[in-house]
Amino acid sequence: MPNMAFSEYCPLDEKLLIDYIKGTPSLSSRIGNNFDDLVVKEVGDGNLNFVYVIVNSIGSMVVKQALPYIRSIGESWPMSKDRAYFEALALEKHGRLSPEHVPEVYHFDRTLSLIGMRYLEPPHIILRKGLIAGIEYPLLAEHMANYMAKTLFFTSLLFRTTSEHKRDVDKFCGNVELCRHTALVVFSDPYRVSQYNHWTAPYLDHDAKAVREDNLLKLEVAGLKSKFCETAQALIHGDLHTGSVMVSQESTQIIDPEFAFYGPIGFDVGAFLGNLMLAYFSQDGHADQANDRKAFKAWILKTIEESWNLFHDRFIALWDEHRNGPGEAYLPSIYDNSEVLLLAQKRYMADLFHDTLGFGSAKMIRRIVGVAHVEDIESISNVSKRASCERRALDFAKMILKERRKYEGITEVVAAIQQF
Ligand code: ADP
Ligand code: SR1
Ligand code: MG
Repeated sequence: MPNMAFSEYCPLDEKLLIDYIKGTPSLSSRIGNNFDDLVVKEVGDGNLNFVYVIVNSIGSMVVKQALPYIRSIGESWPMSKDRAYFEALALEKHGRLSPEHVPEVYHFDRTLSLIGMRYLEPPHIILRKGLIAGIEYPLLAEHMANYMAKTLFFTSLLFRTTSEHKRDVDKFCGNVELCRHTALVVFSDPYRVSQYNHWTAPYLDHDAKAVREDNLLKLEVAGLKSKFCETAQALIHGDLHTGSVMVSQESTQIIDPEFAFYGPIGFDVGAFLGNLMLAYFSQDGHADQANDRKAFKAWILKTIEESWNLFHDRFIALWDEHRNGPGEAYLPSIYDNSEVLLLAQKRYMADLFHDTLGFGSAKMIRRIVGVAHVEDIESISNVSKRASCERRALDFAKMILKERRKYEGITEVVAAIQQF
């Protein structure tokens, strides 16, 4: 229900937010309509939005508001505030498919570009922060594989009818500004001179230039960009890096799908694995006498391997289970024997694997020579150490991006990381 006192868009501060909650029953009920011992805190450490945590003795919630620009850059980089609408839509859709891994949405206000949702209370922390601290999460691979398999399989044409699929594709086409943004910062800017690109200078000056002068790399990136812009395979999260995952030892929650649209499945799986690889390559910069991080690096590699393998197995299991379902991609009347179905599945997953490696490495490259970097690497205070971690990650990503089709399984990729 719209809040009548806020009939026009305005950015909220903590005081306005309390007024807003008072007039919004779906939010005020979460804190028992009790405003006496309320604590409100802005905690947004992401690149785009403002995020408030609201807690009292009865309950809690998070309120997230989009402003009409990119927070980390400022008003000079405008960005549609309607991204909040697509985030709310994706949270609801993905939440229905994988409720155990997506926070519940309590309230959405399109006029204010505002979402009220479950507060993922401590010990939940952002996965990226956990990886920087060297904390292992034994259930992470299994949870991420489940979330990705369910959200991606059930929104693809493997499960959906053409009409359902097209209707949904149409809805998310409206998220065009966010898609154009990703195309720009992932597939274009790192490969040319751009005012927003930066890197650890002067150490990586030559490396950044080499990216801009690598014709083979540019050809491969063109193919990935075309796939990103032109493939409507499933409803993807669109920004599934380790800053979009909140974890505890028992729980894994995926937040922040404001970049959601119908795109290539490998873009999500690749974002997750690519960010784990960045975490891996950053570990030498965090090693010290007390902890050489060797065991933790081994755990990251195991998690990369298990995430892909479990995702692969769950995705295929869903396909098998629903092979006679409504999906119109592989009609049972054509794929009518186990041999042909197996061949089709093998081909599909091999393509998806190579997409995953391609998108994952493109995401690594953008985080080293593009506009927005990652804390895993930025928090390494010794600049020369940081540059050496970055160079290894960059060189590995370039190699995988160009040679990804030679790899048949994730074990080979993990072995390549170890030998690199
Ligand atoms: P942005 O869109 O700006 O990237 P995020 O959705 O990533 O914003 O949120 C920014 C930060 O706010 C997260 O890193 C996390 O610390 C906190 N946060 C966001 N959503 C929640 C939530 N539901 N529960 C607890 N903390 C949250
Ligand atoms: C200015 S680029 C900001 C980045 O942060 C988000 O998480 C997206 O990855 C976006 O590209
Ligand atoms: Mg974020």
